Amino acid sequence: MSLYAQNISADDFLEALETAKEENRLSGFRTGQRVRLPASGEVWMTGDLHDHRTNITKLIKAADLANNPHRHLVLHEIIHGDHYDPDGAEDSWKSLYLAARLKCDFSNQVHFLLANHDLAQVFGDGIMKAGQSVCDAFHKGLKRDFADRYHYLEAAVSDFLLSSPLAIQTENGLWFSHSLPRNDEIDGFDYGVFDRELNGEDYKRRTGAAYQLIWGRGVRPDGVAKFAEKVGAKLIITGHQPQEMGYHFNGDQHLIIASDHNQGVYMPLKLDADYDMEMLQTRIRKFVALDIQV
Ligand SMILES: [Mn+2]
Repeated sequence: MSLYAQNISADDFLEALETAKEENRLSGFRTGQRVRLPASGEVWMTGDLHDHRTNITKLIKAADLANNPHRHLVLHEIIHGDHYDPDGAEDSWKSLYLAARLKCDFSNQVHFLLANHDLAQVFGDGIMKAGQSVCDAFHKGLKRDFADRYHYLEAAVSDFLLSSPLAIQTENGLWFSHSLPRNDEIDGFDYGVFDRELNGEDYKRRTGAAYQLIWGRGVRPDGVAKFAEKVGAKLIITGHQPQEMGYHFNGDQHLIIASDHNQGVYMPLKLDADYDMEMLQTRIRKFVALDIQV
Protein backbone atom coordinates (compact mmCIF):
# COMPACT_ATOMS: atom_id res chain seq x y z
CA MET A 1 0.00 0.00 0.00
CA SER A 2 1.29 3.45 -0.85
CA LEU A 3 2.36 5.58 2.07
CA TYR A 4 1.38 8.64 0.05
CA ALA A 5 -2.23 9.21 0.97
CA GLN A 6 -4.65 10.68 -1.52
CA ASN A 7 -6.94 13.60 -0.78
CA ILE A 8 -5.05 15.18 2.08
CA SER A 9 -7.13 18.05 3.41
CA ALA A 10 -5.72 21.41 4.44
CA ASP A 11 -6.82 20.65 8.01
CA ASP A 12 -5.00 17.31 8.08
CA PHE A 13 -1.86 18.91 6.74
CA LEU A 14 -2.05 21.86 9.15
CA GLU A 15 -2.55 19.59 12.11
CA ALA A 16 0.38 17.35 11.15
CA LEU A 17 2.68 20.36 10.69
CA GLU A 18 1.69 21.99 13.97
CA THR A 19 1.99 18.81 15.99
CA ALA A 20 5.32 17.87 14.41
CA LYS A 21 6.61 21.40 15.07
CA GLU A 22 5.69 21.10 18.75
CA GLU A 23 7.33 17.69 18.95
CA ASN A 24 10.49 19.13 17.38
CA ARG A 25 10.60 21.93 19.92
CA LEU A 26 9.72 19.88 22.98
CA SER A 27 11.90 16.86 22.25
CA GLY A 28 13.48 15.57 25.45
CA PHE A 29 16.65 14.81 23.48
CA ARG A 30 17.07 18.41 22.43
CA THR A 31 19.00 21.31 23.93
CA GLY A 32 19.19 24.43 21.81
CA GLN A 33 19.91 23.36 18.24
CA ARG A 34 21.33 19.98 19.13
CA VAL A 35 19.63 16.63 19.60
CA ARG A 36 21.60 14.14 21.69
CA LEU A 37 20.60 10.56 21.07
CA PRO A 38 20.70 7.95 23.83
CA ALA A 39 23.69 5.63 24.28
CA SER A 40 21.93 2.53 23.07
CA GLY A 41 19.73 1.51 20.18
CA GLU A 42 20.17 2.49 16.54
CA VAL A 43 20.08 5.51 14.32
CA TRP A 44 19.48 5.45 10.59
CA MET A 45 21.18 8.36 8.89
CA THR A 46 20.19 9.59 5.44
CA GLY A 47 21.32 12.19 2.93
CA ASP A 48 19.19 14.72 1.05
CA LEU A 49 15.79 13.21 0.22
CA HIS A 50 14.33 15.81 -2.17
CA ASP A 51 10.90 14.20 -2.47
CA HIS A 52 12.35 10.94 -3.80
CA ARG A 53 9.17 8.98 -3.10
CA THR A 54 10.54 5.54 -3.84
CA ASN A 55 13.48 5.95 -1.46
CA ILE A 56 11.37 7.66 1.21
CA THR A 57 8.82 4.85 1.06
CA LYS A 58 11.51 2.16 1.22
CA LEU A 59 13.20 3.93 4.11
CA ILE A 60 10.05 4.21 6.20
CA LYS A 61 9.01 0.63 5.52
CA ALA A 62 12.48 -0.79 6.17
CA ALA A 63 12.96 1.24 9.36
CA ASP A 64 9.64 -0.14 10.66
CA LEU A 65 9.70 2.20 13.66
CA ALA A 66 6.60 0.69 15.24
CA ASN A 67 8.32 -2.65 15.72
CA ASN A 68 11.72 -1.17 16.53
CA PRO A 69 11.16 1.29 19.38
CA HIS A 70 14.90 1.86 19.96
CA ARG A 71 15.54 2.81 16.35
CA HIS A 72 15.92 6.50 15.44
CA LEU A 73 15.52 7.90 11.95
CA VAL A 74 17.08 11.13 10.66
CA LEU A 75 15.39 12.99 7.78
CA HIS A 76 16.51 16.15 6.03
CA GLU A 77 16.09 18.22 2.88
CA ILE A 78 12.76 16.59 2.17
CA ILE A 79 11.26 19.24 -0.13
CA HIS A 80 12.03 20.31 -3.72
CA GLY A 81 11.96 17.27 -5.96
CA ASP A 82 11.04 16.29 -9.48
CA HIS A 83 7.26 15.96 -9.34
CA TYR A 84 6.31 18.88 -11.61
CA ASP A 85 3.07 19.48 -13.44
CA PRO A 86 3.00 21.17 -16.88
CA ASP A 87 2.36 24.55 -15.22
CA GLY A 88 5.53 24.36 -13.15
CA ALA A 89 3.91 23.48 -9.83
CA GLU A 90 5.61 20.78 -7.76
CA ASP A 91 4.12 18.95 -4.83
CA SER A 92 6.95 17.85 -2.58
CA TRP A 93 4.65 19.02 0.23
CA LYS A 94 3.37 15.42 0.05
CA SER A 95 6.66 14.06 1.33
CA LEU A 96 6.76 16.79 3.95
CA TYR A 97 3.30 15.75 5.11
CA LEU A 98 4.40 12.13 5.30
CA ALA A 99 7.48 13.08 7.33
CA ALA A 100 5.47 15.31 9.66
CA ARG A 101 2.97 12.49 10.22
CA LEU A 102 5.82 10.12 10.99
CA LYS A 103 7.11 12.59 13.58
CA CYS A 104 3.63 12.77 15.14
CA ASP A 105 3.42 8.97 15.34
CA PHE A 106 7.01 8.35 16.47
CA SER A 107 8.01 11.61 18.10
CA ASN A 108 10.95 10.16 20.04
CA GLN A 109 12.33 8.27 17.05
CA VAL A 110 12.08 10.70 14.13
CA HIS A 111 14.51 13.62 13.99
CA PHE A 112 14.88 16.34 11.39
CA LEU A 113 17.84 18.52 10.48
CA LEU A 114 17.47 22.04 9.13
CA ALA A 115 18.64 22.17 5.49
CA ASN A 116 19.39 25.00 3.10
CA HIS A 117 16.40 24.27 0.87
CA ASP A 118 14.20 24.72 3.95
CA LEU A 119 15.67 28.15 4.58
CA ALA A 120 15.35 29.05 0.92
CA GLN A 121 11.67 28.11 0.96
CA VAL A 122 11.00 30.02 4.18
CA PHE A 123 12.75 33.21 3.13
CA GLY A 124 11.92 33.09 -0.58
CA ASP A 125 15.56 32.80 -1.53
CA GLY A 126 15.57 31.58 -5.13
CA ILE A 127 17.28 28.28 -5.79
CA MET A 128 17.14 27.77 -9.54
CA LYS A 129 16.84 24.43 -11.29
CA ALA A 130 16.55 24.26 -15.06
CA GLY A 131 15.79 27.99 -15.16
CA GLN A 132 12.97 27.74 -12.62
CA SER A 133 12.85 28.73 -8.99
CA VAL A 134 12.20 25.62 -6.93
CA CYS A 135 10.71 27.81 -4.20
CA ASP A 136 8.17 29.31 -6.61
CA ALA A 137 7.32 25.82 -7.84
CA PHE A 138 6.67 24.64 -4.27
CA HIS A 139 4.53 27.70 -3.63
CA LYS A 140 2.57 27.00 -6.82
CA GLY A 141 2.02 23.42 -5.70
CA LEU A 142 0.49 24.52 -2.40
CA LYS A 143 -1.68 27.05 -4.21
CA ARG A 144 -2.86 24.49 -6.74
CA ASP A 145 -3.72 21.86 -4.11
CA PHE A 146 -5.09 24.00 -1.27
CA ALA A 147 -6.63 26.95 -3.09
CA ASP A 148 -7.71 29.63 -0.64
CA ARG A 149 -6.10 27.87 2.35
CA TYR A 150 -2.59 27.92 0.91
CA HIS A 151 -1.50 30.98 2.92
CA TYR A 152 -2.08 29.12 6.16
CA LEU A 153 -0.19 26.12 4.89
CA GLU A 154 2.69 28.20 3.68
CA ALA A 155 3.02 29.75 7.14
CA ALA A 156 2.70 26.37 8.85
CA VAL A 157 5.29 24.81 6.53
CA SER A 158 7.72 27.61 7.40
CA ASP A 159 7.14 27.24 11.14
CA PHE A 160 7.62 23.51 10.90
CA LEU A 161 10.81 23.72 8.84
CA LEU A 162 12.30 26.33 11.18
CA SER A 163 11.59 24.15 14.20
CA SER A 164 14.18 21.59 13.05
CA PRO A 165 17.43 21.43 15.01
CA LEU A 166 20.79 22.03 13.34
CA ALA A 167 22.60 18.93 14.54
CA ILE A 168 22.28 15.47 16.00
CA GLN A 169 25.02 14.04 18.15
CA THR A 170 25.51 10.57 19.59
CA GLU A 171 27.31 9.27 22.66
CA ASN A 172 29.58 7.18 20.46
CA GLY A 173 31.06 10.20 18.71
CA LEU A 174 28.88 10.66 15.64
CA TRP A 175 27.74 14.07 14.44
CA PHE A 176 25.04 14.65 11.84
CA SER A 177 24.18 17.97 10.24
CA HIS A 178 22.94 18.91 6.79
CA SER A 179 26.37 20.23 5.85
CA LEU A 180 29.44 21.90 7.36
CA PRO A 181 30.73 25.47 7.05
CA ARG A 182 33.17 26.25 4.26
CA ASN A 183 36.82 25.74 5.07
CA ASP A 184 37.47 29.48 5.39
CA GLU A 185 34.52 29.81 7.80
CA ILE A 186 35.56 27.05 10.20
CA ASP A 187 37.84 29.19 12.40
CA GLY A 188 35.42 32.09 12.76
CA PHE A 189 32.33 29.92 13.07
CA ASP A 190 30.03 30.66 16.03
CA TYR A 191 30.02 27.25 17.74
CA GLY A 192 27.69 28.63 20.39
CA VAL A 193 24.89 28.44 17.83
CA PHE A 194 24.21 24.82 18.79
CA ASP A 195 23.41 25.72 22.37
CA ARG A 196 20.91 28.55 21.96
CA GLU A 197 17.77 29.71 20.22
CA LEU A 198 18.34 31.00 16.71
CA ASN A 199 17.72 34.62 15.79
CA GLY A 200 17.46 36.51 12.51
CA GLU A 201 21.22 37.03 12.34
CA ASP A 202 21.82 33.28 12.30
CA TYR A 203 19.95 32.91 9.01
CA LYS A 204 21.73 35.78 7.28
CA ARG A 205 23.40 35.05 3.99
CA ARG A 206 27.13 34.33 4.36
CA THR A 207 27.49 35.69 7.92
CA GLY A 208 24.85 33.73 9.83
CA ALA A 209 25.95 30.61 11.70
CA ALA A 210 22.94 28.54 10.61
CA TYR A 211 23.42 29.74 7.06
CA GLN A 212 27.11 28.85 7.06
CA LEU A 213 26.46 25.39 8.49
CA ILE A 214 23.75 24.32 6.08
CA TRP A 215 24.87 26.12 2.92
CA GLY A 216 28.59 25.39 3.27
CA ARG A 217 30.33 23.36 0.60
CA GLY A 218 33.81 22.08 -0.05
CA VAL A 219 35.14 21.84 3.50
CA ARG A 220 38.49 20.06 3.48
CA PRO A 221 39.68 17.38 5.89
CA ASP A 222 41.72 19.90 7.94
CA GLY A 223 38.58 22.02 8.38
CA VAL A 224 36.56 18.93 9.29
CA ALA A 225 39.12 18.02 11.98
CA LYS A 226 38.85 21.49 13.55
CA PHE A 227 35.06 21.42 13.45
CA ALA A 228 34.92 17.90 14.93
CA GLU A 229 37.20 18.90 17.78
CA LYS A 230 35.14 22.00 18.56
CA VAL A 231 31.86 20.08 18.75
CA GLY A 232 33.31 16.99 20.42
CA ALA A 233 32.68 14.58 17.57
CA LYS A 234 34.77 11.78 16.13
CA LEU A 235 33.02 11.18 12.81
CA ILE A 236 30.71 13.43 10.83
CA ILE A 237 28.03 12.46 8.33
CA THR A 238 26.32 15.10 6.20
CA GLY A 239 24.39 15.39 2.97
CA HIS A 240 24.10 18.54 0.82
CA GLN A 241 26.87 17.94 -1.71
CA PRO A 242 25.42 15.76 -4.51
CA GLN A 243 27.03 12.31 -4.75
CA GLU A 244 26.53 10.37 -7.95
CA MET A 245 27.54 7.09 -6.34
CA GLY A 246 25.62 7.90 -3.17
CA TYR A 247 28.57 8.67 -0.91
CA HIS A 248 31.99 10.26 -0.69
CA PHE A 249 34.75 10.09 1.90
CA ASN A 250 36.05 13.56 2.57
CA GLY A 251 39.13 12.51 4.51
CA ASP A 252 38.98 10.12 7.44
CA GLN A 253 36.39 11.94 9.57
CA HIS A 254 33.73 13.13 7.14
CA LEU A 255 31.34 11.07 5.06
CA ILE A 256 28.93 12.76 2.64
CA ILE A 257 25.87 10.76 1.60
CA ALA A 258 22.91 11.28 -0.76
CA SER A 259 19.49 9.61 -0.66
CA ASP A 260 17.71 11.31 -3.54
CA HIS A 261 18.40 9.11 -6.55
CA ASN A 262 18.68 5.48 -7.66
CA GLN A 263 22.21 5.09 -6.35
CA GLY A 264 21.22 6.82 -3.10
CA VAL A 265 22.17 5.35 0.27
CA TYR A 266 21.17 5.29 3.93
CA MET A 267 23.12 4.11 6.95
CA PRO A 268 21.82 1.96 9.79
CA LEU A 269 24.16 2.68 12.70
CA LYS A 270 24.44 1.41 16.23
CA LEU A 271 24.46 3.93 19.04
CA ASP A 272 26.81 1.86 21.18
CA ALA A 273 29.42 0.81 18.58
CA ASP A 274 32.88 2.34 18.52
CA TYR A 275 33.10 3.33 14.87
CA ASP A 276 36.05 4.38 12.78
CA MET A 277 35.66 5.42 9.14
CA GLU A 278 36.47 1.95 7.87
CA MET A 279 33.66 0.48 9.94
CA LEU A 280 31.29 3.25 8.91
CA GLN A 281 31.90 2.31 5.30
CA THR A 282 30.50 -1.16 5.96
CA ARG A 283 27.25 0.45 7.18
CA ILE A 284 26.41 2.08 3.83
CA ARG A 285 23.27 0.61 2.27
CA LYS A 286 21.91 1.31 -1.21
CA PHE A 287 18.18 1.86 -1.61
CA VAL A 288 18.24 -0.20 -4.83
CA ALA A 289 19.30 -3.22 -2.76
CA LEU A 290 16.17 -2.95 -0.60
CA ASP A 291 13.66 -5.42 -1.96
CA ILE A 292 10.57 -3.59 -0.81
CA GLN A 293 7.34 -3.07 -2.70
CA VAL A 294 6.58 0.63 -3.17
MN1 LIG B 1 21.36 21.04 0.69
